[in-house]
Amino acid sequence: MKRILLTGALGQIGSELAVRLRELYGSDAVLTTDVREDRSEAAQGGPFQLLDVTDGRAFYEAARVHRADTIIHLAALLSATAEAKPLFAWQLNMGGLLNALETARELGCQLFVPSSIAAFGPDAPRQGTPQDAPLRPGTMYGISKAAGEQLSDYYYRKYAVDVRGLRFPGLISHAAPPGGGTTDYAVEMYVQAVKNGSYTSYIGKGTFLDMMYMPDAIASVALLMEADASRLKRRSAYNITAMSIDPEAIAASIRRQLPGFELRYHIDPLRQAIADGWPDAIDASAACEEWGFRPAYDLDRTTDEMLTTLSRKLL
Ligand code: AKB
Repeated sequence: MKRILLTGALGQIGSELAVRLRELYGSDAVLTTDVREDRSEAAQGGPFQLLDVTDGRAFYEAARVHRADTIIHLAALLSATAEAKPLFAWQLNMGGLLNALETARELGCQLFVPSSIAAFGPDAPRQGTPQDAPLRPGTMYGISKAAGEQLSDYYYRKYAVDVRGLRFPGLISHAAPPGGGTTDYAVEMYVQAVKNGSYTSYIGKGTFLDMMYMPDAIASVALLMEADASRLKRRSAYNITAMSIDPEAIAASIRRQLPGFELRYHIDPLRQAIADGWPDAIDASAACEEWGFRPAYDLDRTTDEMLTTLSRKLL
């Protein structure tokens, strides 16, 4: 049975992952942490503690006192916020990761670290971006992810820390809203479709990006962490994706249920430039072969669940 320390537990991934981990391993086995005070389900379902992940001593103590054997380190700044605050992004994303790695090394914990499609830069092949394509990201977020992958691999090679990671695409979910990302437009479009019947996208028509529905992302973390270590050739960064879509594709999927839905555009140059530097569609075959990654949700199935759940919540 695992005992897990989860950082960034109030974020978009953390708030849903906490619920699933507590179902799998028991409420008390999962200590959720975040830098903000908590009022959400992630804390109500079990123990919660305030934690600033850049405080190495506090990080170590939280894991030690909880008797953690597993750390899932999600706390980080996303792409658009990181581009606006690059120094803080480096300090938080790299400082937090270093503390997670050091705590895992000292306490012998297994560690999950999320990377992102942002680790690739404009010179990586845009279609079918290979697992081992060069990493020359053009954003501070991407630089922190690419460096984080290498630092994680270093801790695995040098100290045998059992570190594992995924290059997440944009994640679509209806629980906690995403914050400060470039792919957030997808979630916003579903919310506005239900609330107002229209959406103005800050990402342009024809900008294709990889995406995935949250239940597939959550299942992938659990599957990778349970995978037989001898099958894993890559440690910190498996490409995963469920669909490659642009704003028009989501709008068309929404119109199957809400025929009057209107999509307009008002491009945000910062986030458009970030999206233009990322792949259109990455290749996830290594994840499929090495630990059985298989997403269950395509775009229309994602849309159907998003619209049904959001209508229940918002109307
Ligand atoms: C973002 O848009 O910054 C994230 C990501 C793709 O890593 N969702």
